[in-house]
Amino acid sequence: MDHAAVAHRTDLMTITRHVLNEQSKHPESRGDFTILLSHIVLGCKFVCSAVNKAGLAKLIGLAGETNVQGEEQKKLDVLSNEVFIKALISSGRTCILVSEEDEEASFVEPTNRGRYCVVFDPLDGSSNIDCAVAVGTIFGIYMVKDKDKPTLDDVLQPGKNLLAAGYCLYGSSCMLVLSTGNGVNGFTLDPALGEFLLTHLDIKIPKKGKIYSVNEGNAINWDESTAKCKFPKDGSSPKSLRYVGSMVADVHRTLLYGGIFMYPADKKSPNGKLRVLYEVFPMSYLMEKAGGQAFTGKQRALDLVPENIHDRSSIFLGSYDDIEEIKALYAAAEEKKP
Ligand code: AHM
Ligand code: MG
Repeated sequence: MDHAAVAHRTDLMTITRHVLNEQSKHPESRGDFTILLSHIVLGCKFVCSAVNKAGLAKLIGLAGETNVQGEEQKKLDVLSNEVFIKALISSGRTCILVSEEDEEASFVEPTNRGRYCVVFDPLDGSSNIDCAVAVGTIFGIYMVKDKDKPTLDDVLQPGKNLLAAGYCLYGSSCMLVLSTGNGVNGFTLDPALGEFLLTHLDIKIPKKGKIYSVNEGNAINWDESTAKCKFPKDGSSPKSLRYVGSMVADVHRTLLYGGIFMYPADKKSPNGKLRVLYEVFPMSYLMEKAGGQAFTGKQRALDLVPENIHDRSSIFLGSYDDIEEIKALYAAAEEKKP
């Protein structure tokens, strides 16, 4: 075996080491981001372990069921949320937290406060847990304007202002995909080491893909442009349908294999289903950083300015050329309007 191969196997690039390397390129960096990230990683490891044991809940009384002492246990999404909130506050680096699980944003006490605002969905796709299908965590990070006077406007910012975003997929392996503004990297959890190791350097989404991913059951309510999205414009062979129903899993596949993921607006849901701040924005940010695009049906997704923390938006994201075609469909429909 040559040296390069040995080095490849023994020089372990953990996520912390990778982020430290990236941050050291900014002379003003004080290590705060690295500390924040290590607390996010801790939350992900907790959720990964809890999700892996979810099927045993009935037997040994884990989250979501009554345990052997007869105590009611917390549901996994509620438990995951509490773990993330506590980990983020105890990092001492956060200021405002917005979680899908909480109606209101949490403002961190001044004594524990830092400069970062974190928007997140601790356990996305949770309806898939009971059948052991992949779920995930999604997060985005903004910087507060004035740490001493945080306001909701610090999180009601367009997605293009994100400093970083990522997701963790609890699938056949546990993968954390992250962008701190410069490319997208994927880290796989080595369960023996308990560390996320760099396995997917500088992920680029294929320019065009052969897969489309959507809840086809809603087709009856779609507009004409949405209905045409799955048909390649050049008449090439049909795209294949893949839909897990967990955004993290569907977006992860789209990122690696190419194609489109969409949750469109329709007659029944004029703003689609997915939440702007902690679902649409982080995924759109990662797509763009990987060379893809994210479009709402009207505009670039990252230009949206949310009015409320739980706002929703329709979303089409994926390979650059595929989204170009979708943009053209919508532009043509707009032109036809009287
Ligand atoms: P959740 O946050 O309540 O889990 O809902 C979000 C999930 C996404 O993961 C997924 O893309 C979508 O809902 C699936 O919705 P549907 O069941 O309507 O296809
Ligand atoms: Mg969700």
